[in-house]
Amino acid sequence: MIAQQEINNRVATPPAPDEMPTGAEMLIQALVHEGVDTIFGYPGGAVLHIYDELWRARDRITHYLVRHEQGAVHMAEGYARATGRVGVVLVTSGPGATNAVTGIANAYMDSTPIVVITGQVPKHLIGTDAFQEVDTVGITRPCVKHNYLVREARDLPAIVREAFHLARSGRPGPVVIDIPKDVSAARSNYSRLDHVSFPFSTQLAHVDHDSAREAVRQIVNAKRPVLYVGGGIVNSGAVDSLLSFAELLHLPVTPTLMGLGGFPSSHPLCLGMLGMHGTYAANMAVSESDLLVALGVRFDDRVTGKLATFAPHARVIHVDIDPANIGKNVTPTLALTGDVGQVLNQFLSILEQQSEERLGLWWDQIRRWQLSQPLRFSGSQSQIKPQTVIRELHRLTNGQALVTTDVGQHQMWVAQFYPFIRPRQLITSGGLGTMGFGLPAALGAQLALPNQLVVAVVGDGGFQMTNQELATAVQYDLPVKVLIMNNGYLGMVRQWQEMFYDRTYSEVDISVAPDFVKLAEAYGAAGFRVKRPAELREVMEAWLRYEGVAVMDVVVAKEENVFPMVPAGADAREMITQA
Ligand SMILES: Cc1ncc(C[n+]2csc(CCOP(=O)(O)OP(=O)(O)O)c2C)c(N)n1
Repeated sequence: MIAQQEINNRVATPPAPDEMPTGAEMLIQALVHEGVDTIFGYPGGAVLHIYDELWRARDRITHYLVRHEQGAVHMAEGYARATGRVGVVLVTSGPGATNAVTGIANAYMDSTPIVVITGQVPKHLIGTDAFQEVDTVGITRPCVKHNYLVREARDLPAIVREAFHLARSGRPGPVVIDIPKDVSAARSNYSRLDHVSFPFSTQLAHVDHDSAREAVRQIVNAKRPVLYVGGGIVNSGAVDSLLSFAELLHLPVTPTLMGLGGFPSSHPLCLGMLGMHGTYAANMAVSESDLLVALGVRFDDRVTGKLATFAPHARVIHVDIDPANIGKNVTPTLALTGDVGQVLNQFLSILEQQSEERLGLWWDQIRRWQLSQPLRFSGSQSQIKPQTVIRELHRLTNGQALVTTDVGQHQMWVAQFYPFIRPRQLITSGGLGTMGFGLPAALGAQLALPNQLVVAVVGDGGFQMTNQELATAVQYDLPVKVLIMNNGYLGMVRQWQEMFYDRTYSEVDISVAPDFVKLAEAYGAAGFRVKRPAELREVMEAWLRYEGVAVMDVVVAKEENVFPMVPAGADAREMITQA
């Protein structure tokens, strides 16, 4: 209860109007209150009041000046995915906001908690096609968890609080706060943050005991069960519960691209990734399974292929925190809406100790698939094979590097040949498939984890979409290691053209490219190049040893393909295992 004396004081002494805080001040206060100490951004006219205030708060919040707003959002995503904290971005109106949209959509697809603050033209100019005006709320509506157009400065503390809660709660995702310039300038009575009302429940949805019991009964009785696990395992922090549950029942586990590291790839129960470029054994196991237990996944088309023939013999138990994911692509026989870690703990509490001897016939079959079609590739004395590069990277980093990637063939080779052993060890663009994600995401991760070796494995195509962020890396001394898998092509597109368009290589030759060593040096980073297999190890060692930002241009076999491959929209059993 507020003491009567305090109420009297508040009523008696309202601050003089010019002593009231501005919207910009309230924003910064609210961010500090949320524990924000890092912002990625790029200034402009509509956010000048905020930047002015940010300068005064620079002992509490460090702003990282990027070279393109897309980079700022990917850095915030890298920061968020490396730590589980909310990443924060500040950009200006108009082109600042539109440049950020790719990152916002990327965060939405990959359930990454970020808050993006955008400047907007003053309220009285909204709708007049004013200079640098875009409808940010309209443009971002389909790819955010929520967005706000702030109309009154006094609303800012509550909006910031709500935005952070929404970004990190349930299925995490991006939230946009659009602030007109006059709102950041306006003075208003400050509502103290500890008095901001908070209408949201912080309770997680709870799965009822009967459903959990039924799920456990079905799992224990299944003859050919498979656990299909995704990014929800990582977001929920459910890694240990998953490991206990799988080990207790001796269950085969196949992670999605976003789930890699959510279950140790080196574990004997792990079948490797499933889906388009997943392992033969994982895809066959799902195809032949009688019970698919889908944990924190969304049945992406890159996983399911042709829906009509996906896991055709299986009942499906789907556990997900987001009700919108349940039944979206595949109708489960049993749906449990809740936090996957909590649900797994419920399963564990229901289970009695099981013997390790379970599922002998099923495991015999799985081991036969693994032996008949392991991940493989042919070596070469004259050309560097991309798969070898990733194996060597794994060896020289003792499997401990945090790896980010762009999108394309190199991304799939990382997923196949770098066995991730811990959650948040791979940060990649899964849902949107955004070329140019790797380098800025690596910078965000490096900033969050200064003592961690961070390697960005990028394509020669994707790297050229955001390579200007090398300047950001050098400016802030973020010693990331960039590995360019240089095949002179938009490799993944070329592979599809080779396999499905009669080798018509339409507009995929990017051999006219900068000298990546000189480019790195021009930015003040170190540049390395390797062309011959015999030199790979030595150059890679020197690149990894280099203490600052280092780029290694690895010239690889130009027309190597990623296998296995389930053609888009095909049945997983139509998998092409080798050329
Ligand atoms: C922004 C964007 N544009 C286009 C694509 C379509 N696309 C997917 S993979 C790919 C080729 C990528 O080439 P590169 O970066 O050189 O990597 P590689 O496949 O050769 O490893 C393209 C163009 C995309 N994913 N993202």
